[in-house]
Amino acid sequence: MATDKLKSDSPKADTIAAVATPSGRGGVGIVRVSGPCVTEIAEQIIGGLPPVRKAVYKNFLDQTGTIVDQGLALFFKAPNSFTGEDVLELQGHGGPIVMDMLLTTVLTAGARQARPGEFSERAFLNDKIDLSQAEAIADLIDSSSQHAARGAMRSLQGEFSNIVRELDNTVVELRMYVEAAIDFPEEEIDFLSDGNLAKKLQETKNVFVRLIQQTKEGALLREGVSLVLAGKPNAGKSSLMNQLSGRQSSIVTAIEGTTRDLVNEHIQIDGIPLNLIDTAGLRPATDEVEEEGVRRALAAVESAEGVLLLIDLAMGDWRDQALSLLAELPTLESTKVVVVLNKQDLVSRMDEVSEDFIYPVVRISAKNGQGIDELRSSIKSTFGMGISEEGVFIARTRHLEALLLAQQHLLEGISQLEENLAGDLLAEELRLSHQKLCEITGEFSSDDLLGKIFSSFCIGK
Ligand SMILES: Nc1nc2c(ncn2[C@@H]2O[C@H](COP(=O)(O)OP(=O)(O)O)[C@@H](O)[C@H]2O)c(=O)[nH]1
Ligand SMILES: [Mg+2]
Repeated sequence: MATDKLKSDSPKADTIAAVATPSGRGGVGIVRVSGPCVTEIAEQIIGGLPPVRKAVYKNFLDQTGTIVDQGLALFFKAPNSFTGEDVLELQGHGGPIVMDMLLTTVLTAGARQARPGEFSERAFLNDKIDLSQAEAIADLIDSSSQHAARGAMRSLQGEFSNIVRELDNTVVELRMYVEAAIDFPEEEIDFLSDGNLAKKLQETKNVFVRLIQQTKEGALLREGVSLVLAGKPNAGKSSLMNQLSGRQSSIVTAIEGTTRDLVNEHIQIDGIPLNLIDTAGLRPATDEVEEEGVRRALAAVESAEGVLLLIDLAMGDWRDQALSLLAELPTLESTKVVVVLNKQDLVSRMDEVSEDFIYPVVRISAKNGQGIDELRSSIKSTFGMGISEEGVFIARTRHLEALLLAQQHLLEGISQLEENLAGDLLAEELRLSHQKLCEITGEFSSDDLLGKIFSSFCIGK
């Protein structure tokens, strides 16, 4: 079977170097070097390789013998390093100019500037980590909440890859079973119809369903749950946006139609990352700009994971308002909704009867902050899903798409078996399913995909 695996045909690696610490001033700054010329570079700059994995204090010398900086040198011998190659770390002082001078010294000594993510890419190509683990490194660095960081760490340790690989093993075993059956034509039909195979296929399907659910949550953990504030003009959407984000990000006025653009804020509630999106109030637009604003608001609702439906309690019966708003919105089949009754400060508390509704209902005042904590809990329980539980790993949309396609091939295979007892077609679908699963861990990844993934990393990682 042909694979696109890059590993076998990659050219012999050259030596790369980059500043691995963030730019700016800091106590320590690290230049990291990886590749076959590490020994020569160490000789030129620090007079020779330090003992393996032992920090030594050295002067870092440039080509003229001038001391550029002094600090710790660390050597990791191939293959026992992050990249799987010889790696040298020079830990100097964390100033932008001194780091730049040290990097230039290393480049002059025979290295080339690393591209973003190139160290991780080498780790992948040298089988130190698989693709989803490499992605988890970037996700750990970029994580915007503690939950995301923990999830990234679990993926980095291989939890996600292991589950995918286990599922893949099952798919491969099933395919071998089916192919063995095809090889004995006189018994093929018995093999295929004895119920055993159907049962195993069913079990595999169930594993897919569970893993896809977990992966969806993992992707939300990475990307954040998008939560749209929708409602009539002046319901208090922008005021609520500012309350939740703690910033004056949206303009609040008593003039209807103030907000037109979508306004985004990243916030977190107990570690759950949320992308709040403030929108234009829904009403027949009075001009072209507002019309576009309303169109964008509806599009935002359509693609959101969740909607906070803002209702002005001073504008009459909230149920009528909520139902008529819901009728205006795109269908919310898989979108979760919390109904937020705003301007509680303007109405007497006496009218608080039972608030049974198709969605959770919370009363607040976006003006004085009343009820905001209750709203946060409601958002957390409605939109948090499994994210707040232990054991979630981080995932990407790429993983989810591959899993969905792999599942689709399995389902297609199952129906080939059920409807036609077509063993050969089932085997082919299982092969395609296996291929999709391998894309997740990178065993079947094209150069294009790898380039796209690693180029989004930071330099020095
Ligand atoms: N009394 C009261 N006024 C509010 C409350 N929330 C918003 N407002 C006012 O309602 C008007 C519209 O608010 P805004 O947040 O711009 O609403 P939006 O059009 O939905 O974004 C402003 O004058 C706000 O000060 C509230 O809880 N109580
Ligand atoms: Mg507004």
